[in-house]
Amino acid sequence: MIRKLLIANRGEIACRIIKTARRLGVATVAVYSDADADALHVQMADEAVHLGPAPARDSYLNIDKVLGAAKQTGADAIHPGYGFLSENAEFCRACDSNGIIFVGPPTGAIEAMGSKSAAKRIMEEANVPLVPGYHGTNQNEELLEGHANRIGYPVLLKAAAGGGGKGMRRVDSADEFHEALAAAKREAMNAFGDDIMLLERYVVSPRHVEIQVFCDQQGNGVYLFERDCSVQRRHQKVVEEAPAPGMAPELRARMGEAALRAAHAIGYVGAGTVEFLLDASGAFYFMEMNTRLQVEHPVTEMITDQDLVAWQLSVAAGDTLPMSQDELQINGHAMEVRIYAEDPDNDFLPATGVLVRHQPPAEGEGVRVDTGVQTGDEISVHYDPMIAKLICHGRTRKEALAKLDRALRDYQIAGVRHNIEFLRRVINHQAFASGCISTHFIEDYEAEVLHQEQTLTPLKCAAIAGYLQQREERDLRNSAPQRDPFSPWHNGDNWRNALAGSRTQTVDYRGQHAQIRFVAEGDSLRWTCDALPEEQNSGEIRLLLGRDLMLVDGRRMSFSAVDTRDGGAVFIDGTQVEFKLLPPDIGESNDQAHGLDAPMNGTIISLLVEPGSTVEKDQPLLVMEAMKMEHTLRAPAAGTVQQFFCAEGELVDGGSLLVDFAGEEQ
Ligand code: MV4
Repeated sequence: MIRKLLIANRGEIACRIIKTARRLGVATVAVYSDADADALHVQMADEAVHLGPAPARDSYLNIDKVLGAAKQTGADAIHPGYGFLSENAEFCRACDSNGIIFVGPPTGAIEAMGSKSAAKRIMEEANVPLVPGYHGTNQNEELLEGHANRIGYPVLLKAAAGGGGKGMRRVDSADEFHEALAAAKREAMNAFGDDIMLLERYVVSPRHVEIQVFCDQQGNGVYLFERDCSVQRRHQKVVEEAPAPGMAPELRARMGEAALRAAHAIGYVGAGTVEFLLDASGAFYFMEMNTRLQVEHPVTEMITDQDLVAWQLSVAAGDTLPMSQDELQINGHAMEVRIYAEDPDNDFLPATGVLVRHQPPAEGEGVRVDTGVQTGDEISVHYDPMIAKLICHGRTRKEALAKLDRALRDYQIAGVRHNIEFLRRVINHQAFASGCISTHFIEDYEAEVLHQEQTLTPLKCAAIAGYLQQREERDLRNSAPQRDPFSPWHNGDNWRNALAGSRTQTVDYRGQHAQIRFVAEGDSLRWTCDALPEEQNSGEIRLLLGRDLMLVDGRRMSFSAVDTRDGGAVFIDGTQVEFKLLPPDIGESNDQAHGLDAPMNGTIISLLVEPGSTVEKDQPLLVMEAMKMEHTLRAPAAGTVQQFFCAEGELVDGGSLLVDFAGEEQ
């Protein structure tokens, strides 16, 4: 029995592990960085130990500090969650040698899966199906080309040290082979310091189907069925579900048994995931094994009615598996989406800022929300920008999907860009709804799933007008003297007089500037907007105070508004309208370049000119990196670079001023 568990992680997974530990009567220790002193996982744990500064290498990735925290608090076990130290063999070994239980596999199993080519050799030996290919150590070019010709084109070159899609290159014919190999080796050497390549036949339009396995220390193993994680964007999972749509029981059993052979081949213990590619003909091939609890484990929990963290803790304590294969059953269908702080309109760059509202839908009735943040928390540049996982369960896929859409409509996030509307377009796409999914889904339907309505509509104007009215009423109420028996607030009509007359407000909606004018009309308010065509540029609203409802041209709609840093956000009828409020004269001011802002969060790579230099229009001034891509910031006009407000190597927030720039007078 584990008595006290240290959770060497943060965010939603730390919170999720603490919940189970509490339920089982296990005491919990959180660890945290400077950035997380007030975080939910720290509040939920019985005790918490500060590790160090915000950067992960100084806190959550620092083996000595994490072990020190365990010793200091007398924790007898450490759960690493996912990411951070979860697949770090050195950490696993250090736990062992300090007499602390690592809630995960033995060190040897982590090491065995560390190299792709070594992993494939083990799996071949264990009779786990592999994509036809070559994964030898002899990297002679002629030999590799001979293998490519044997395998047949298209061939995929993969860096042996790679993972998550990095260092992969497709080669369509023999005459491209040498050039592609050279480029792939260069990339691999740059990214991983190792250019050993694997060759595989390229599987066209595969699905990503992974099997959840569990093994105990006595050598027993079971599989808890599959998850389909085909819907990904640049190797980031977007939707995960269980069971896989259309999976035949016979194929499920064969994949489950292959996954168990993989686990047993490396002496696996605990929760593991064996990833396969599944092609259209039903053939499946081993890709890799993840030696940790995965982000998407809740869909498996929902269809099996099991708590995988509870299973991990009992296996780690030396108990035998809680259930046999025959006792495990699939119940209904579950689907998970990952809600991220990112900007789908700007190439999904991670977004940062304060969550001025984080209000997930109500849980229960097949709706589950796993999150580690609350209203008021900051999404910073230091960690993964996932806000929450939303998981829905139904008796059928269709029912799970309907609940998921309903829950996404009800999810309210303001202050930070997020992907909720993108997720709704994905799950409501006809191809997704009918279960036609492959790893190319997002690319194949990019135009439809990325399309975001960018223009104002009458409903959005009504929403903004509702926000403005609510804010004005609140401001009036706040300025009214407290407990004044003669206050007009005791007379329901007088304060409305203050709203009489007309107001005009300039707003910026996704870069579009519009003037919204509103006039009180009895109990209602009439808005007009100069940015809409005449036949739809006006309407009537009425707030139903205290009830989160608004009448829009007589139609009742849910309505909820919140202030953001520079404007407001309104949630209406399942959509979000977020806008900036502008002083009336903005846009008329001279837009002479005066500085350059960071277009996104990232790291400054290099400054290219000296302060004081005169530069030409479009001359590169600095290079920054975000999401592994380099972006060059150029002079907006001819002029002088006065000063840099950043240094090489510095992490910067999107929107922060980087360069003080004086444009030349025209
Ligand atoms: C492949 C493949 C097609 N053929 N291997 C991408 C991540 C890495 N773990 C393996 N990946 C792939 N390997 C062969 N022989 C296509 C992919 C692939 C992919 C796999 C799973 C989920 C999403 C994917 C997106 C693009 C490519």
